[in-house]
Amino acid sequence: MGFRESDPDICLINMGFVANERAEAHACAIPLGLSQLCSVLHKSGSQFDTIDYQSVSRNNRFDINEWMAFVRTRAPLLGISTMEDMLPFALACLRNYKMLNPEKYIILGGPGPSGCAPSIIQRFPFIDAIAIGESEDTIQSLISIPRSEWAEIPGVVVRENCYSSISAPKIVSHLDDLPFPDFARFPACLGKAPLPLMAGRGCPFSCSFCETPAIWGHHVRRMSIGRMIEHIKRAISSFGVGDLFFADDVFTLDRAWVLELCQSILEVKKKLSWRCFSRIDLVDEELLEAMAKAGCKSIFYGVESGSNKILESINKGFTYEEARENIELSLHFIPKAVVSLIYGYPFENNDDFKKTIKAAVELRALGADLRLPLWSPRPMAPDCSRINMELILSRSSRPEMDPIWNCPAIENFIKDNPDIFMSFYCSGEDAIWKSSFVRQLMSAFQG
Ligand code: B12
Ligand code: SF4
Repeated sequence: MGFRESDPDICLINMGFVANERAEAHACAIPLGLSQLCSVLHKSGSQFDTIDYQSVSRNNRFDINEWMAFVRTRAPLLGISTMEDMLPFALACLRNYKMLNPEKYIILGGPGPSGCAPSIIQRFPFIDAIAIGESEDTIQSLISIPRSEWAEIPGVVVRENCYSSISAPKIVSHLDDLPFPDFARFPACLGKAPLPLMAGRGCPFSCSFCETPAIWGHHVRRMSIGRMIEHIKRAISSFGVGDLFFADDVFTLDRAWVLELCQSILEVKKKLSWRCFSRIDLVDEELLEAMAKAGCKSIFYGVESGSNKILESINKGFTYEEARENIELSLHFIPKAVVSLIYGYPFENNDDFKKTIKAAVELRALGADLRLPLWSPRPMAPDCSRINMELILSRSSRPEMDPIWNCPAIENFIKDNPDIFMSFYCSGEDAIWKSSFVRQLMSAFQG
């Protein structure tokens, strides 16, 4: 098949779908990573298509035929963005796609494939390349450099280099250089979900279950206040949004920066509303008050356990009692506090689990919104190397993923490749009864 001069260089596909804890209800997320890549490609004059899998009908979001019918492009390269949850479905679809379109090059990117890229490349010949981690620079190289030289691109895994050491991707040193993300390329959720902006990349902490430092580094790069305000103004003028989502992992890391931003937001727009992720030990009364005044409507805290023994073991750096106190303080100022408590750690005993359940009930009574995810191994998280794990398939622990088990092609991928699809596994039999208990607790909370 030949390509006309006007054909796009690449088609970028968002595999993301977002389900909330009640599997039947769907949320929507505007893909910041792909929107950012689009703006970079646009700036460099590349031609590209985009496809958002979130815009298909939702009868069965794991329908391979539906996906195949949806993906239509003349671009010679397909760039698929996925997190770990959609990775098995993405691979099942791409295997069929490559059979019918052997001339296309298939590139995976995003946090899903980043931690296990060599294994994916070795085992799945229909995947041509994987871009690890931060990819603003990588994507431009993939388009401009001939396929035979992709092994030379930093951060790219291809069959030629998957048995040798792979170089880290070239990162964006100054975030102020990033163009405003091209959100209009993914309109499915525009207006339905808060618009994501990210001021900083990296996290200095080392929570043992988390992959963020491995993906973005411990050193934090941050946009200047001036540039962030430009992005906020652009968001408002382009999309009329008054609802933003600061997607930084720890938005309140630099207290002075946040206070200054809040002041600047008030000068730009009095009625902005936004949400962010924070840490319980990085907020205080003055900061929370300033954030609330500047429009913060919801703050997310990873408290991770009700047991101080577990909090110490995962290197969290605070106690449950400190967390509870600051959640109460937050709810004084900010309408919504979302709190996540992980259960089912391999080093969690029944007493620790009971403490987490007690914490959930207690925090709920304070007015917090709860998330209770089951611990699962993640290839890039410190837990993965420190624990000798007995992996057990955890079918029932992620209600939002229930439909995945109706598709034998996807289930077989997961069963045959536990090292790639780790997050569908849990730490042992105990985790199974715990997850059924937590499911009942969550429906009691919701109902
Ligand atoms: C905001 C956020 C969310 C939001 C919005 C998600 C969305 N769909 O956009 C919400 C709250 C909905 C969410 C949900 C989930 N999230 Co989340 N989320 C984040 C967070 C904090 C920021 C994401 C972001 O916008 N990053 C900024 C952009 C610029 O980065 P990016 O998207 O990764 O894209 C860059 C690269 O990955 C790469 N890239 C991306 N796609 C592609 C494609 C190609 C072809 C190429 C070449 C490159 C490339 O280039 C981009 C620019 O550098 C990250 C942590 C983090 N710091 O990244 C966690 C994170 C991505 N989430 C994570 C997880 C586990 C989830 C859930 C599975 C949790 C759950 N159990 O429900 C769900 C999955 C939802 C889904 N399928 O979309 C994990 C991912 C783990 C993994 N290995 O996949 C992370 C890393 C958190 C963590 N510390 O563990 N999440
Ligand atoms: S859980 Fe949050 S604070 Fe801990 S390492 Fe991950 S991003 Fe950083």
